[in-house]
Amino acid sequence: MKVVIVSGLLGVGKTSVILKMLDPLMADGTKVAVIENDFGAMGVDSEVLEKNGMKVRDLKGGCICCTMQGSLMDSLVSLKNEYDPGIVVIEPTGIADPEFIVGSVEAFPGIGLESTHVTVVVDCERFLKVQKMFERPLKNQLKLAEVAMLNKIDTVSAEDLDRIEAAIRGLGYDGPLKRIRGDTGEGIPEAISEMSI
Ligand SMILES: Nc1nc2c(ncn2[C@@H]2O[C@H](COP(=O)(O)OP(=O)(O)OP(=O)(O)O)[C@@H](O)[C@H]2O)c(=O)[nH]1
Ligand SMILES: [Mg+2]
Repeated sequence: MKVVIVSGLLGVGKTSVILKMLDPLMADGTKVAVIENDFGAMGVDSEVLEKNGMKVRDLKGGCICCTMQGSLMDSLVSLKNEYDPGIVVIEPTGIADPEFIVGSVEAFPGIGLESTHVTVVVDCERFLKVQKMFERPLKNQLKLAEVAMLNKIDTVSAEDLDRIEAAIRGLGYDGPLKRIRGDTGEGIPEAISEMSI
């Protein structure tokens, strides 16, 4: 089993991106499942994903990078036993630190883990306004990312896109930056191919 963590602050477009990642990830017949972690009681994201035919586990009421690590492991084991996916995509909460998720998944022997991968989704519409306030979670999310996806590129000018890229470099990220749209899927296959999944 490979684990792909799609990190990113609240509302950046993680679920939209995951929906558009599924076809390319499943293209060679790989079975893909999704684990959703949200604080909200609504479970909207998992409903959307399930409507699209996905196998989804919804973990609510805490963060899988800290208080709910055990629930994450339980979900991975039950997915392995019941569905045996080749890839599990995890959507953490907006403030989660992917390093803790990677650490706990890699330390857990029960799931036949092959590899872990992290990507980070950035919301171009809001990035320049919120980067200072969310500098720490942003840096944490960028630290392990194999690719940074600049999402919602339809909402900003070309100049702002260049500014955003420069700001992300300023946070110390030197990996690939891909411009994408979560609503249409533009650029997402190219972004995935930057990851060694
Ligand atoms: N304009 C535009 N809107 C987008 C794009 N991608 C996603 N959105 C919208 O952004 C909003 C948030 O998208 P979600 O996919 O729910 O974001 P999320 O990161 O999963 O949100 P949380 O799970 O609540 O943190 C939705 O209204 C999407 O339709 C895009 O490329 N362009
Ligand atoms: Mg979501």
